[in-house]
Amino acid sequence: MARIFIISNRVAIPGAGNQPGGLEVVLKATLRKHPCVWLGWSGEVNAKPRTRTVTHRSNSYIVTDLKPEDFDEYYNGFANRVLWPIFHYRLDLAEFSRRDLSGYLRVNEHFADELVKVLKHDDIVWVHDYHLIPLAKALRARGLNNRIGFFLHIPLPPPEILTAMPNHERLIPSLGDYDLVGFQTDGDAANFARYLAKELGAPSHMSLRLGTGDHAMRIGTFPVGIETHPFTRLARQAVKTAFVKQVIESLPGTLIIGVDRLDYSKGITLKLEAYERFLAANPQWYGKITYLQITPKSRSAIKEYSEMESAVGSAAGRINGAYSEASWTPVRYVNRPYSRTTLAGLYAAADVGLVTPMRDGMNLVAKEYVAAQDPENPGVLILSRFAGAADEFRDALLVNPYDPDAVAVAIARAVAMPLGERKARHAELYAALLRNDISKWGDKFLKALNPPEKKDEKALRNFAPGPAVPEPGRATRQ
Ligand code: ADQ
Repeated sequence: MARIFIISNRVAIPGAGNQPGGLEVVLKATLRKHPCVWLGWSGEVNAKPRTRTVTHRSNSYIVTDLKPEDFDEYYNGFANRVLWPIFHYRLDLAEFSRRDLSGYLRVNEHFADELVKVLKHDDIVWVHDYHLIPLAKALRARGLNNRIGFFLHIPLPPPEILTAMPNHERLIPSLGDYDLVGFQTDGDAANFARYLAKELGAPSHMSLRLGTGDHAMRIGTFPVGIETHPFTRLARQAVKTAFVKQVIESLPGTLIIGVDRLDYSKGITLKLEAYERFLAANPQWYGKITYLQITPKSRSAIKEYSEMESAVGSAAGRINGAYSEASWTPVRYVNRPYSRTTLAGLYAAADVGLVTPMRDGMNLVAKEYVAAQDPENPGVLILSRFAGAADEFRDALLVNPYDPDAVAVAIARAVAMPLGERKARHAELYAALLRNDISKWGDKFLKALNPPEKKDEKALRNFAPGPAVPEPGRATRQ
């Protein structure tokens, strides 16, 4: 039987105490349903890298160490100082170096070497995220003919931004070695098609299937979701746990919750500023409202991240300094991860979910917040229009996160929203959640990657530039 190989930067081995992140959440259903092999970095840095395999139930986990220079150049360097900021529209934060790019390519070659040792000809390979864009190219160069798919969890910016990345013409066209390239939203997929049209002269009419051949690359949109019903059940139980009850009892009244990794794309400092403006304009809420911001640290070795850590800490301190009373703290800022159960309970207890990233592939926190609400007395979701989730969540209060005054007005509207409107909005949001439940996501992608019949291809909004994407400078028009 064909096995499914999942390849990603980090591997979440069950019970190994991994850092929280979206990838683990979205792959859970696929790992439960199919025998999978998950390969990636162990999280360890070693001068003499080791590769080892762990088996858990019907799945295997192959993890390999990185050399210190690989960690610097591939992970801290090209992936997180170039691709992450640029793909989140932050050209101003990108720090490009040729050395980092060669480290990035080297690690992709290393992953390809590890893979060819274990892959059989009919195995299906599913590569995840921006760390591994050139992996299919490296595998094809080793003679592999397997079905290989790629899913980008983060946004893809328009070609006007992407082409500012030095050496983009070496990297982005290498996506043409995948059979299927999947995105979170139609906007991301359209940006990719526009890039191909502008840079490679490929036709940009996305609804047209062009070209045939074994490796005609196709584009699809596969929005990630969560396990909706199980999360709703978890929240119902979690709200009764001792810890969550203790938090609820300690609150003076209304609760606003924000849950974000400490990352500049999540817009945490502007969110605090919006809350500060809400407080300044609404003194009737003094002593009656709390904003709980839960923010586990991430990528602390990178300068922008450690700078942001202190910026967020001082914004929270500034607001508390200006507005606190001996009996009231307007902001509770918590710098640690919580279990999913505790998070679910806290979402359920919160009257407002404040999710305002500057740019986000999808944003699962918005989805978890909606799933956790009691339909008879639901809270209100305030959501950035620049999160992928905004495409599906038209009934959230959609805001521009760059405009703290507008976000402050949305907070005031949310905390005063009548029950009837809250229920109507929540019903629409919950229906949207079910439409893209994660239990179907992996299968949708895998079916599109390995279609049992030709007619399935109609389901894709697809585009194929031909058997292989031409090298830059040798663009062909079809
Ligand atoms: P992330 O940037 O990690 O994911 P997100 O989609 O919000 O962002 O997922 C974060 C996950 O981590 C959520 O499931 C959340 O519950 C969990 N989490 C956050 N803070 C936590 C805490 N303090 N304790 C415990 N758990 C916590 C990337 C992309 C997103 C995309 C996902 C999935 O950046 O845009 O939605 O992948 O594709």
